This record gives sequence, C-alpha cells and structure tokens, in this order.
Amino acid sequence: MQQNWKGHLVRLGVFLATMVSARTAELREVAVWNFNAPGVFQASQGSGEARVLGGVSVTNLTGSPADPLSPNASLGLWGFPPQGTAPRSAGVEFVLADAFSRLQLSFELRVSPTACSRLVVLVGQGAGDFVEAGTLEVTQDGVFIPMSLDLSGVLDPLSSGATRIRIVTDTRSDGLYPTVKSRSDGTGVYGPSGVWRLDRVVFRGVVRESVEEPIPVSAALTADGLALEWPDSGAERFTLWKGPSVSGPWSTVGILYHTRSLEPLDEAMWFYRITSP
Ligand SMILES: [Ca+2]
Repeated sequence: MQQNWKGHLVRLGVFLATMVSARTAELREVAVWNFNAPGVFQASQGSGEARVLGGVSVTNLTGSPADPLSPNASLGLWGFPPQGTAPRSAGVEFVLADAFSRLQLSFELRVSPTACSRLVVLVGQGAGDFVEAGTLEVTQDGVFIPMSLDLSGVLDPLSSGATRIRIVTDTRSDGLYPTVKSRSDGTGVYGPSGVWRLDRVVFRGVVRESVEEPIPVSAALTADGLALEWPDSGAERFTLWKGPSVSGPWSTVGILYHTRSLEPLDEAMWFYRITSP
C-alpha cells in the first residue's frame, strides 16, 4: 500500500512539472523598467514604481546590450554599506500595484570589481514581513549578466493590494559582502563605492483576482498520511499551499487536478490552504 502511494506521487510529480512549464510560457509582462529616461522611476511599460533603499546614491550609466532601445541607459547604484554592516538593506525596491498568483523576475545586472556580487530578492505583501524568494550570485564583473528568479513560491495566496520586490545586497556566511575578484592574499576588495548597474527589470505574472471565495478544506487521518479534501468548485485545477502558521509564509505544494491530496505525516505542524486555480 505504501509503495503504491509513493509510486502515485512520483507520477503526479512528473505530470505537474510538465504543466507548470507549459503555464510559464503564458505569463505576460506586467511591468518593465528600462531606465532609459534619467531620473524616472516609473515603469517604462506597465505600471509600477521603483525606489532606492539603504541610502545608496543613484547615477545614470550606459545600459545593457539586451535593451534594444536608443538611447539606452541603466540605473547606477553606489554608496553601499561599509563591509560587514547593514546586510539585506541596500539596493532597490519595485512596487507593483497588484497581487499575483504567479510572478517571475528577470533583470540584467553589472557589478563593478569592488561591488557586492551576492544579492537577495525579498518579497513583501500587505502588512507582513518581507520573505526571501532566493539569492543570486554574479559570476563575472564588468559585463551585464542576465539574472532571473521565480517568485511564485513565496506569494501569499490570500494577499491583496500591492506587491513589493526588493533586490538588495547580501552577505556571505561570515557576514562580509563578497566581491567577484579577490586579492592575491585572499582578502576581499569590496568597497562601498562599488557600482551596480540594473537594466531591463521585467516582471511577468498572473494578477490575482481581487475577490476570492474561500474554499473549505477538511482533513482526515488515513493509513497513508493526511488526506486533504475540498469540494469541487467547478474549477479545473487547484493550488495547494503549506505554511508553518496562519500568517505564513506560504509555499506551494503543487497544482492539483483532483479534489483530494495526501500529505505525509511528520513532526511539524502545518497549515494548508487551497486556492483556485
Ligand atoms: Ca536601458
């Protein structure tokens, strides 16, 4: 019985991966910043606004070759925190007016030899704290590097209103800002005057409907685990979310095409939510 259940999960996982990939191609651009107009922080396509964080200064620099427009500029940031101070506070924030059921970020980033080469992407929704969506490393300085991150897994399924996305400097495990290059003696060459250039910041996603009817979920213990059931609301698919508390942070368990899901039992207490689709 246990093996049959595991086999079922494996097949389901492959099926879901295929479907998620197919849906990714459908995501439309919701906001784009090309920074070609100096001093303008509104999105150049779609709607949204950017602002700098952590006291960094702004300058207008040459844009990425990935931006086909002319003139082509980028958002230059410098004046970052001194080595070992104020982690995850300096960079830029993008505010999108809507809440999203799926959201992907892509951008071009060029770091100077003394700039921090590790960044973290944070997502804020409503009054809650910012949640880490992931960290990224820039592997080469002096050229624009394409970066991308899927933010869907940290989106709150019950959020409404604006979504805030922060791209800020992150430290290594020793608390120091890393650089692309190191001195021959092994020490870092990080300096607060190092420069980030951002260009072609693109958000693709699906706007969450402003009104959602709650979907009741019932749970029952079975020999195979925790059976979650919810009524068929007429939708073709549902997204199952899992979180350590009622206030989240929520992460997606999967997109399901059935009204029943089996979850393994473990020591932790989990809260579940279902959204449609
Ligand atoms: Ca540009």
